[in-house]
Amino acid sequence: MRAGERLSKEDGLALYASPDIVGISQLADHVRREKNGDLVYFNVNRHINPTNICSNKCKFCAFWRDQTDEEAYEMTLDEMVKAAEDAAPSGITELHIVGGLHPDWPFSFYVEMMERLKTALPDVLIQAFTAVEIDYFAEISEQSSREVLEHLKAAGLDSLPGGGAEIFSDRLRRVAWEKKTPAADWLRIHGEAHELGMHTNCTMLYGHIETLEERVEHMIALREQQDASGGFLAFIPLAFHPANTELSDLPGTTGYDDLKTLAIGRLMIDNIPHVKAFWIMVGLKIAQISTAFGVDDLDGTVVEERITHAAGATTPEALSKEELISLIEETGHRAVERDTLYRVVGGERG
Ligand code: V47
Repeated sequence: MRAGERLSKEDGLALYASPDIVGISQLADHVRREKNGDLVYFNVNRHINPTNICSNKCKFCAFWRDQTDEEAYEMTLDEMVKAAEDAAPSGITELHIVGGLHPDWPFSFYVEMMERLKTALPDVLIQAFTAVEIDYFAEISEQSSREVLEHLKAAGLDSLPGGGAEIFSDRLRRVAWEKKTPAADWLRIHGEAHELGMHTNCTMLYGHIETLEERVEHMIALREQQDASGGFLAFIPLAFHPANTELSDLPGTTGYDDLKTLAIGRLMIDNIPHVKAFWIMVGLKIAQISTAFGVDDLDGTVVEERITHAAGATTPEALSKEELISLIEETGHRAVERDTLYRVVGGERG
């Protein structure tokens, strides 16, 4: 490993093999400071999960339900607009919308969802639909994924969230999420969104049955896509939560692994500007410490979160802007409110 050089797969594995967590933190902090100075970003957002009915039934997910299940739910467009409008007085700049693959909702429902939300809150950016949902909309509407993206963009979609990537390994896909969009399609859809001028995020679900080699390969695949299309804004490692999933016998991640993975993500992926610790998944304590491990973004206020909480998360579902700011400032970093595109909202603090 030489200063300033792009890390190889072997370098990534060597970092995972190293017990020198303080050394790794210092390396990641150095890179983070070069890219983002002493800023730590957060945003004021509202998550909406329109339905938990999903035909993919991934083994690692505790959120999905069958249509006939008592706990199945579907929000109406009116309910979604009301949820968004209710959050508006808190100053949200982003709606984050991800849901199950509903067997009956037509593509026109999603187009109308974008139109209704954009009309209700024209100044709020809509970050919605993982590449897996885009792929599904293409299937149900018999269009290409690019056409789906064009229609949704015209209706109000601003950006894609990073979910649904899981781990880009054929072995794991066969074992745990066989119906899910293959890696090449997930990457292609983000590339298409970038070509249409949208910025997107990317994730990696870790701490289940993947190998360390598969994690590092996943990071390299994201780095290569970024070389090709350039539109990823943030990399977000997602810590697996086992409760109520078909992998519930697994222990979940440790704080050591969470911090190491965030730092190695910062070191391996040299071309994505931000690394985000989603506090809902890693917990507030690890999220706070992660600002010394390459992380420059703690996500947002969230308000209501169903996917991780269905899988046993014990974090709150919402944080106030003031709570986020004081968590960040205690670490000596400057807290900066951003919008989805990392534009500073209301001026820098401190
Ligand atoms: O796609 C599902 C993951 C994702 C579990 O782009 C699980 O800014 C842990 O992608 N344990 C949805 N994770 C969340 C997501 C996200 C969150 C915050 C910010 C952004 C962003 C994206 O959650 C799913 C899946 O990969 N997931 N089940 C589970 N049991």
